[in-house]
Amino acid sequence: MGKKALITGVTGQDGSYLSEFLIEKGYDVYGMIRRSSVDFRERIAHLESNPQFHLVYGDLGDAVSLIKVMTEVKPDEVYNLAAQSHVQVSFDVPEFTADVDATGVLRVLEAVRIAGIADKCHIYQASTSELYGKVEEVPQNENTPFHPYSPYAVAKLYGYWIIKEYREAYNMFCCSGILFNHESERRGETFVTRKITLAAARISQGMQDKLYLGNMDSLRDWGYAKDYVECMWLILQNDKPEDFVIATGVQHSVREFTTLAFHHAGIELEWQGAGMDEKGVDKATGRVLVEVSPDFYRPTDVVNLWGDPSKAKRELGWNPTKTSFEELVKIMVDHDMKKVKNA
Ligand code: NAP
Ligand code: F7E
Repeated sequence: MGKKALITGVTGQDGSYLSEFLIEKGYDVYGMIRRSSVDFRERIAHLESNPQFHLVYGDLGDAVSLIKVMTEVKPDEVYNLAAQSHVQVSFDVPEFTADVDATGVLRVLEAVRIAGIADKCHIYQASTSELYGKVEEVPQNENTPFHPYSPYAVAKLYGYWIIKEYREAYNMFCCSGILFNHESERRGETFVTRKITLAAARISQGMQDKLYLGNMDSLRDWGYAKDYVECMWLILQNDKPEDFVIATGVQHSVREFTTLAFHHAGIELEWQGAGMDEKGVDKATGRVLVEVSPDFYRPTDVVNLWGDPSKAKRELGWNPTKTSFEELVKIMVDHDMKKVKNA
């Protein structure tokens, strides 16, 4: 019998890649979904007929459903990826974000205990570089102090600490992966990278006039989601339960991402002006293609994320630079150029 893994957040970017990765490793994957008025689950539709892939209903806001799932499935490994994961949205729905991203983690841990599998089940918690928030050190590692700077980050900080608490109080094998931004052709369309690659593809094919962005000076350590799910698994195969920073160790600005994405779509941008008046102009035509909009600024923004993945490299043997920043942008733009063409 192969191992059984339960993935919450299976319909998300990471959940879909992790499912593929674990199926390949011979696992039986149980993906937890919540009821939606739309039945088509785009990111996992190709897995739904795989005999190693099973869907179960549950919700991180509903302890009863989690207890039922844990009791029936009795997973060897739980990957808690479910969350309200959009930082800007967390300012609009702070209570829901806290319920799912903070208390939801507690519900998962208690469900594992109530199901009587706490002594054998390994648990991965999707933690985040947003914990460093208003950063106190650059680059950030496992010992860098946290300074969460959004309702999302504050909720995720609770998740981080409750995982640590259950590890020490009940000797459970539960760990946090402190993952820096990771993107892909499956990234949600309102996160900045995907918003840019889709816009570059649409603008280059005459389907959109302009792209409006917020803070283009913001710096991120962007990796490829497909590479990062391997690390989630490695963390749970480690001899001892520990937390790890997962990042590439390379930092770029939103402006640099935009320039490169448009370049891959066949447009060379030139930047003119500053602050709210900054514009991205097509060098060939003089047309303004990118503008700044206050709508995409946050009440507090995290602007200097840069991870140090030394521990993951050393102790898990993980390669943080498998897919470079340049390759990542190209993968996303190539995908979106085709998507727009076939739309
Ligand atoms: P995502 O694409 O937004 O997926 C989030 C998933 O959570 C979806 O499957 C969503 O289901 C599910 N979900 C939301 N609320 C739920 C609830 N109440 N009960 C059950 N499921 C719920 O996020 P992602 O990018 O794959 O990220 C995965 C995890 O890693 C998240 O916890 C995120 O906060 C964290 N993280 C992400 C990054 C990153 O750069 N991607 C970095 C660090 C940490 P529906 O499809 O039904 O909405
Ligand atoms: O913003 C700036 C924005 O929304 C990145 C989540 O997966 O990673 C993600 O959170 C930066 C911010 O991701 C726009 O102000 C400028 O500084 O793509 P994002 P995020 O907030 O970093 C972390 C690690 C997670 O844990 C989260 O779950 O880009 N920015 N202009 C913009 N951002 C957006 N969304 N849209 C803009 O127009």
